[in-house]
Formats: sequence, C-alpha cells, structure tokens
Amino acid sequence: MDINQLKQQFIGLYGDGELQVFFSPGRVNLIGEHTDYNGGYVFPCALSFGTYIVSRLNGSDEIRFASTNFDLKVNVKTEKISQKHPDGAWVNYPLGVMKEFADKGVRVAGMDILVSGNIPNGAGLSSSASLELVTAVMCNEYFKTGFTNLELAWMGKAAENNFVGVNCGILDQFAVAMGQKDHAMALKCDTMVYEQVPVALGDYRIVIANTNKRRGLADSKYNERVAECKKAVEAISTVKSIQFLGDINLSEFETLQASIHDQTVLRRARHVISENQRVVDAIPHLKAGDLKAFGQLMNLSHDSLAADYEVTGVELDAMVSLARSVEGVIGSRMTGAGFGGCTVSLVHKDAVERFMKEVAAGYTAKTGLVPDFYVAETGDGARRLM
Ligand code: GAF
Repeated sequence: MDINQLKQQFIGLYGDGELQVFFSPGRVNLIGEHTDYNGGYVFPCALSFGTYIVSRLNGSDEIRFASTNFDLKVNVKTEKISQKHPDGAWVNYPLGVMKEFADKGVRVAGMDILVSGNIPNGAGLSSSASLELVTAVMCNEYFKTGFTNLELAWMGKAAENNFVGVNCGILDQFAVAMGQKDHAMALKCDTMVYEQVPVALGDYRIVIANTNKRRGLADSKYNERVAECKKAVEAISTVKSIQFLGDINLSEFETLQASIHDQTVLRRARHVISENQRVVDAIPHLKAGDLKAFGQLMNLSHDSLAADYEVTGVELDAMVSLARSVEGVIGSRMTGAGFGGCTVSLVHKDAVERFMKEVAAGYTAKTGLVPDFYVAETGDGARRLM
C-alpha cells in the first residue's frame, strides 16, 4: 500500500491539514475452523496486508466516509450512527463499531475518513474484522478511551453480531487485533487463554489460494451452523450439562453422541469436537517443527469440514484436491467460514511456482474461475501507523 498516495487522495477529498493513519491486518486461520463459537481452539496468524484508514476529526457533527475500494460515499450525522445504512454497504462495519463506542458512553465526534484495503473482500481472510478493528483503534485514539486491543476485539465482534447480523465468534477480531509478526495465536475461545507460538516454517511457505467464489457471510449458511451447534449442546445437555461443544473431548463424545437424534446435528458436533482435538494436536507439531504432521491435520480438518460440517463446496474441494496432488505440498485446507473464499496450503519453497501454475490450470478447467494466490507473510495486529 502506498500510504503517501493514500494521504494525497485524502487531502484531495477533504482538504489539507493534520491527519492520522491507522491499520488493521487480515488473518489466515491455520487450523481450528468453526470451533470459536463453540468455546474451542483456533490457531490463526495475522497477515501483512489489511485495511488502512486515513482520517481526522473535522469539528462538525458529521462523519464523512469514503473508500478507494468502493464508489459509495456516505455522510452520517453523529446522532444517527446507531442506524444501519439501508443497502448493507461497507459503512455498516465502521458504523457498528462507532455505535459500540457510543453505547459505552463515548461521544462520537465528526470526522473525515478514507478507507483503503488490500484484503480480497469476502474471501475468508477477515476483511470485515479488519475494517472493524481499524475503526476501533482509530476511535480509541481520537476519543482517548484507552481500551486494550483485546477489548477492541470484543467491540468489533459485538458490532458484527448486533449491527451487521452475523453470529460470528471471536476468531477474526482476536486475530487481527492481537496478531504478532512471525507468530500464530493458539487461543481457547471460552477462557480466552492464548499463547503466541513462533511460526518457523523452514523450507515451507504458507500459500493462500483464493477460489474467487464470493461468499456473503450473512447470506450464507453460517448462522444456520451456529444454530445447529446450539441444538447439539441442548441434546447433549439432557445427559450431561455443557455450555459449549468445546467442553467435551472426543472420547466423551463417543458415549454422549447417542443423545443427539438428528443425524445432521450429530455430524456438525462431530466436526467441532474432532476439529478441537486436531488443533490441540497440531500446536505441538508446529512447535517441534514437524510440519508434515501439522499438514496431515490440516488435510483432516478440510475433510471434516467437507463431509461433516458441509461448508466447503465444489470450488474449495477442487482447490484443495488439486493442491494436494502437487509434489511438495504437505497440507491443504479451506480457511475461514467456507462456502467459497480461500484455501491455505503448506508448500515447499521450491514448489511454490509450480503449485500456482498447476493448481490454477486445473482449477480453471474444473470451475471456469480464475484463482489468485498469495504467499502469506505474517504481520502485527491493529494499530496507529502515524
Ligand atoms: C468466520 C467467523 F467470523 C469466525 O468467527 C469463525 O467462526 C470462522 O468463520 C470459522 O472458523 O470467519
């Protein structure tokens, strides 16, 4: 991102004067999918690309939004920030966060905002959480509220749940708020106990492949999965009282599963509980540098998301199966919510070029879509840049 150019664009829109620049990364989840809202484990890294805001307080009662990514420009009176923008536009993410500040008694003042992001939208790399958190660090700075990044992550999640209407867990907002370059975060989502684990990949690279099959989280079956997990908790609780599926392990599930009579709900629960175990097993493999064992668990994760959780689909399954057929690939899975979006693969550095060529050719032949690839670089969490 050329920040100087962005600053010039801001000045072109709003005029010369003081300005500040804020940033929040995207994230890639290495393993632990659909476990967060089940009180389980996740293992994401923050990325080097993300969302930037150039802004200033403007002394008026109006917040002026513009973006280099979308045409829509919106001016919102500060007393109206709790009202959703009618066409479900991108401004609802920053507005939802501002409303969280207002709900905490903060007087949200007028400001001029230019947003620019380089995370592909709707690709499962947390463009939404990134926009929420860049807004949150900006408001925290201007309104001198002194919230920690963890508190800001919860405010971002609340904005997404209550304002945008997606019942997501804390994975994305946590990852983009708390990320550390060269680390993945092993987080238990009920206790919020976490560890920053160094990501030492040796000769391997994290390669993200974008299926370019768009998925709208709110439109998708995401909320349906959340509801199915709740049903599983209710069924199991007739035998043993639990709060989350993450409260039980695989061997307990062997006996408790008889309490779930709906076969779909049973498969959803089996994914969550087995995925949780895979994260627990994967973390020590990464610490020990056993990337092949880590990659095998990534493969099992995808297979479970496909068969039991049913959140993959033709495009993600094709991308993963093509990836696995390339020599030098030791693990490949979908990342994020699914229903389209991206895969993440561990690829030997000497095979990266070939990987992109072969997977792209096979994927386009199968789906008619042209994929994009990114060799992931990890990065730090949301912050003020200047
Ligand atoms: C989306 C959600 F926002 C996360 O909370 C998480 O559930 C993820 O899907 C699946 O692991 O990114």
